[in-house]
Amino acid sequence: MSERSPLHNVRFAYIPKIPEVFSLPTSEIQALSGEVVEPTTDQGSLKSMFPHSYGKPSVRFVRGSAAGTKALKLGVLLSGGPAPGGHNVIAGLFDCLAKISPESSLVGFKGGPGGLVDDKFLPITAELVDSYRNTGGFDMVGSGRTKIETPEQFAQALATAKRHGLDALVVVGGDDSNTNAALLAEYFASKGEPICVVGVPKTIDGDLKNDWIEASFGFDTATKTYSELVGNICRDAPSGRKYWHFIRLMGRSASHIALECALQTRPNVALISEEVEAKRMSLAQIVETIVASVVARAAKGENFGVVLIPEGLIEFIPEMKALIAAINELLAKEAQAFKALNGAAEQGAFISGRLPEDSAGLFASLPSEIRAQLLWDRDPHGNVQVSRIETEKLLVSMVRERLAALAAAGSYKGKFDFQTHFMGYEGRCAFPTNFDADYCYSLGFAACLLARSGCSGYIASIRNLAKPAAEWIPGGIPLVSMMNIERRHGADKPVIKKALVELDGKPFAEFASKREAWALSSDYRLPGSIQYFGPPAVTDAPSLMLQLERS
Ligand code: FBP
Repeated sequence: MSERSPLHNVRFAYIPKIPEVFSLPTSEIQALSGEVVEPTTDQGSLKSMFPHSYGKPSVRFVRGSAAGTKALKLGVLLSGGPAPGGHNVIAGLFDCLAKISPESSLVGFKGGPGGLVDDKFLPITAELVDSYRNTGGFDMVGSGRTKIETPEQFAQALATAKRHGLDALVVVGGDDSNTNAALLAEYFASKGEPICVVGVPKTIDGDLKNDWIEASFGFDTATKTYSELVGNICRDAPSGRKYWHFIRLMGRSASHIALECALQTRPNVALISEEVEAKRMSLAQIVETIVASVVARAAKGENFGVVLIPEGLIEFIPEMKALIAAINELLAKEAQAFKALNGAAEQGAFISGRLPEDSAGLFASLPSEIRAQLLWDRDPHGNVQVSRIETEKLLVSMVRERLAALAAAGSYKGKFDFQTHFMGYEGRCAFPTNFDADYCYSLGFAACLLARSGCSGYIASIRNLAKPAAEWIPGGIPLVSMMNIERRHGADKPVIKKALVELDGKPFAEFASKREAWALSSDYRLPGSIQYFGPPAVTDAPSLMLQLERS
């Protein structure tokens, strides 16, 4: 990058705040074992699938005598979508390694898990780390979504790790990537190789969490970025008084991002996919929820408003879920025939003719762009790419139709004009907030200490995150304890369970208790932009969800 902005330069000098124990010499930091953490379900199957990794204790870093000061060689890879703070994970790893021994070294595998398999790497030097500290992006080493699944890929990954003489490999990723980390750890152990694999919880989606992992990194910055933009739109709506804004927010499955942005900005409507699924709401019912707010506000002369739509919604509407599952199956079974077809129309007809009756009817009723988007390639983990499905446009067209019918019947006299937005990629590489800069640095530091302690198959955990960093509790838990068995591609697979929005949790309860008032009100909340300097209440406050969950 040739010319850096003033903020870019100033952020290099930021010193992340760390848990108190991390300010000790590493020779005085001990990994203290706690209770054995078991998975909540499928214990028997997981035990037999992970004989070397199952039944290990949690670990907490405390003052004590350490495992040693032997120089370590670590490898790191970034996996999946970028999330703000990834570079600070690497900085934390690097600094911890240097503290353990100046002879230690770190290599980065380029482009994610694929870089490990193909042995594409770069040495991580002090100069390199210094030019990325406290900045967003994953571009220091790159990222990718390659899934390590074939026996050849596992063998190649091991060969790479051995070729580099690694003591440990650190995998920074979401649920799928950390599932891969657990499988790699088990594989290395089954081959008698003493190479640790340690995970770090990343994803802006916020769906990799539990009692030990209070948040995945990147969620804080991404939601603050989107909330600023949503808040700005919330101010534009009553200023211009002419548009309903339909805003789709990233989050492949869970609606944590939409919920946090709703709490931050108080929009007129915010859809929560998990509620849609629990109430088995149809597309028509969802449209009715939006229409109710449009009609009520029009009666007050307010023909404007803001609707938040989680990206993953489409897969949570029971009828759409069945349709997507049927399409997935057909795309898997008829892959070759499908590939040979020419263009969206032919592909649509091919799929339509093979769908079960209910799904075929629904498919035919969708706008042609949405039909085409539903047929686009799946990601390497078999997921439909919801970031490419324009649900906000689908909802706008259905709301318009419904309002036209109500107007014809004389029960709606408003004017409906709209703007659609998608906010996703805008938030994934922002300069990390102070929270994410601090949290990621500590995660990297903890991952390095787990590696030093031989904790293979663990994920770094930092708890007590709603408190100041000095009071954070660093440690780790076995990845297997976060797994369950799910049916994937027609087979039972061990996977890390996604943490969806809990409908009996405090953040949702807070939202549910206020949303009726928000539907009518134009008294939006305006969070403003991320601040890096100023009073801690402005610069360091974690997400509202984290505050509610941990209060
Ligand atoms: P991760 O789960 O890898 O963190 O990625 C999440 C995400 O940002 C989703 O919110 C979004 O649907 C997806 O990535 C988009 O992926 P891609 O970068 O492949 O378009």
